[in-house]
Amino acid sequence: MALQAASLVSSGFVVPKEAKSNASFKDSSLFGVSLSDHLKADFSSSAPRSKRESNQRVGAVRAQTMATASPAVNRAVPEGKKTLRKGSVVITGASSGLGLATAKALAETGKWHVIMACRDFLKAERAAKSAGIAKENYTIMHLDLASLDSVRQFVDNFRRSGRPLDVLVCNAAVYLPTAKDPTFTAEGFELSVGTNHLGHFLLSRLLLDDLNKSDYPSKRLIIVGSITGNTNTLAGNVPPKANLGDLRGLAGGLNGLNSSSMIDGGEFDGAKAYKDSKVCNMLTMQEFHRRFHEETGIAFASLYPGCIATTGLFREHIPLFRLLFPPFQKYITKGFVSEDEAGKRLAQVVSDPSLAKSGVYWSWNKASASFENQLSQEASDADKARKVWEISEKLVGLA
Ligand code: NDP
Ligand code: PMR
Repeated sequence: MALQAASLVSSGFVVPKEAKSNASFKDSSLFGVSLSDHLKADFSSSAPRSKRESNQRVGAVRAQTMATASPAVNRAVPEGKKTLRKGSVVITGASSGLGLATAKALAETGKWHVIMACRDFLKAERAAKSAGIAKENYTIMHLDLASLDSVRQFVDNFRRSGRPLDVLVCNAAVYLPTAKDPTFTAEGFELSVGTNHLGHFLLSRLLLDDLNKSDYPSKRLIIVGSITGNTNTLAGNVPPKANLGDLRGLAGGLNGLNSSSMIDGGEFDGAKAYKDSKVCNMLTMQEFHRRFHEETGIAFASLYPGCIATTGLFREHIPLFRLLFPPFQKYITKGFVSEDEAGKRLAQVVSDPSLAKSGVYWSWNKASASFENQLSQEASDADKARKVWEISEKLVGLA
């Protein structure tokens, strides 16, 4: 943690082996990469990147990296079957940051009713009010992703509410970079992976049926990912790097007793656990796409909304980090986005017809144009995605 904080102000890093062997990395001063090259590669240019780049990987998620000015084909929209009713979207963790900003952006259109799925009802109510979301445009429902019972209860409550489910956004997350020891969910899973991945895994598996029943023209399941889980980027090479290894810790239940609390079986590291959880989120989205897109027409997507350096995600970080992180992202990496802007981006993935394509990891360039981005090798590994899916099914009691 101290190392991480220090890493903000110093560049004393070792060039990671993987980065050296990665063709997109060039030797230079910081992590063996030229910052400016990566800034270009990671988020400055949307201008259709070269064919060379898009052909680099053949994976479930294509490296198309084209700004989406033209609408993608939405196979889920049979012509003439458009409904006029409001869309109904569940957003987890809508009580702050990206989730709240997205709820606001969608509610303001008047076309969406937002179900804010939050662990702290009062906080969510206050947040919705202070964001100025009109009463008729939102409902708050209790959901604690760190308890599988709570997830099941939420699904029951949601079904009883009689509302349709047109879009599900798995947004909530915790980040515990300063924790010395692991903490655990109600079922005894390490908290970051338990909340960010396993809670959402159960939620989205259970709600898939509900999405499938919706008559809305464009049904979507969105799982928020991040650049920091992708080791094909500069940000993803800041130690500790995401690495799921052979999944032995996950298979052992992440309980820290008879198994490691880390997915790869290693020593607990809160920052790594978060990044690993984001890799699981991105793998899960692709596995959903492979298993269910054809059959259901539901679009499955993930995204990196930009670096929203001001959110509550960093609440557990040391004060020095919280002080320096926003200006660092604004003026040095230029990866900073405001909560409002990030909310608009996620709202596009929820409702924009041009972002209806399934199996995509969306990103935005400096001009805020969306493009299909490329995931790291691990985050697009189909075999790993299947294994994570199968182990997760067992852990949450679905298999
Ligand atoms: P915030 O901390 O502002 O929002 C996280 C939300 O998750 C909060 O509403 C929080 O609730 C909720 N939450 C945490 N634990 C639980 C739980 N057990 N059950 C239900 N809800 C829970 O952070 P961000 O808005 O930044 O994060 C939103 C998403 O964006 C995350 O998936 C994150 O990984 C992703 N992201 C963020 C980036 C950034 O730069 N900030 C960059 C890339 C991705 P409460 O309000 O009660 O604490
Ligand atoms: Mg990172 C291209 C530059 C870039 C971008 C877009 C991010 C995003 N970061 C970049 C570069 C760097 N960061 C560099 C060069 C450093 C070393 C000085 C650095 C450090 C750093 C730290 C210590 N960055 C961080 C941390 C965190 O604790 C944040 C984190 O990993 O949270 C999981 C973080 C982030 N940097 C980002 C983004 C988006 C984050 C946090 C959000 C997330 O993934 O959810």
